Amino acid sequence: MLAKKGGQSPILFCGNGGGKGLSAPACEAALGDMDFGGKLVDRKIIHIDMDAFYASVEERDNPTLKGKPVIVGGQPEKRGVVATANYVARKFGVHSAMPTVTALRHCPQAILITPRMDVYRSVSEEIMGILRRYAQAVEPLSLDEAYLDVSGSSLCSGSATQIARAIKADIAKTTRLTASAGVSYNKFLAKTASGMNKPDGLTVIPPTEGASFVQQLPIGKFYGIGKATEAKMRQLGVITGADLLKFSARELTFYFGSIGSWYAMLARGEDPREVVISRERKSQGCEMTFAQDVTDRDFMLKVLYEQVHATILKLEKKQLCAKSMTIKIKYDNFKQITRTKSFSEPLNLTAALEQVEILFDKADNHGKAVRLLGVTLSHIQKQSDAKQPELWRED
Ligand code: TTP
Ligand code: MG
Ligand code: MG
Repeated sequence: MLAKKGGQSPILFCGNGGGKGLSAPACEAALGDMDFGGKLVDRKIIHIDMDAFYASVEERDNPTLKGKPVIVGGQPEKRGVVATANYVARKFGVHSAMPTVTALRHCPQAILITPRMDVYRSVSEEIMGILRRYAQAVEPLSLDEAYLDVSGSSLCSGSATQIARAIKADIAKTTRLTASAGVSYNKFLAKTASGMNKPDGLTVIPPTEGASFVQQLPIGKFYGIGKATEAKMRQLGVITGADLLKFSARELTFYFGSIGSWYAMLARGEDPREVVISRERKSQGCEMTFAQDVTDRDFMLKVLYEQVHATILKLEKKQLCAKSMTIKIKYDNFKQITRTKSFSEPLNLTAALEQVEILFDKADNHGKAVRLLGVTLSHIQKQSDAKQPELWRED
């Protein structure tokens, strides 16, 4: 038996807790029906994402919080932002990245908790350890989520859905936290699926349904399509995946640059990306929101120097170096700009300090009040792979 959403799509919604989805026995019956046959669709990918992760850890560790709105984030007087909120607080409109002061305006009765990163990191290690028992290819994306490729698995008679179910139960038993799982034949669909029936969801998009699922998907729900791209898509009349499908890869490249061909693939429910066991870091950086807006150029430069220094040190510890630098400036009106520069050689500390000043001046702040400054170094490579020009210089 298959659960039908909107009477059409045989996508499985197997919730354990919430009102949505199949009952456990019905779900069990349906799980056996998954057939991942076919060419482009012969992989079995699971995406696991913890529910309201930081907030759930706080609720678990302090039962008096149960049922109350909980926000994990920075202090409002220090212009902190919300890291996450539990589902009770989300009903009041609170969400990640919202200034805490705004969040508390939406939900004054919320309990605000300062993040305990060490605890979340250790719970995350526990969760990743569980995932590695179910697949060799586990790719963590952040502390609370990961992809698994279970294509060749003999666990649970090879049923990816059963494996996802077993993982959820294992996580719940070991950590007393709930996770949501998405199961499909590629990363894009598995990730989209895991977010569809939160919390405690298990959503399966079988190969036969991938293309039609994507067609009905609102464009803003496509992974990687942010607000700005969504607005541009709307201007082109693209509201759903079906609208996106009307454009060729060439046309989308014309409108969106090289990422256009990626959108064209997504529109067809295709995503060839592999689950990569250890992902190399693509960027490293840090940022700071000031307790009060700043206008003093020297002070801002000092902050940027410190950020550059800290970032280079972090990379050096891992024997890495970077060839691009981006600075981010957010003004008091929340308008944000970035300036990026790439180099032919990796940046050492002296060069990086020089360049950050050049980038900052390029931003032409004209005494505008700044609330946040950040630096990111990217195009990261191993120091051992970087050319060492001084060794090769010909005099
Ligand atoms: P998410 O998985 O995006 O969110 P979540 O687990 O809190 O809630 P959901 O049930 O919707 O998955 O992020 C995981 C954690 O990462 C989150 O608990 C806190 C942290 N985080 C931030 O610190 N800032 C952010 O902007 C986001 C999105 C997350
Ligand atoms: Mg999460
Ligand atoms: Mg997540």
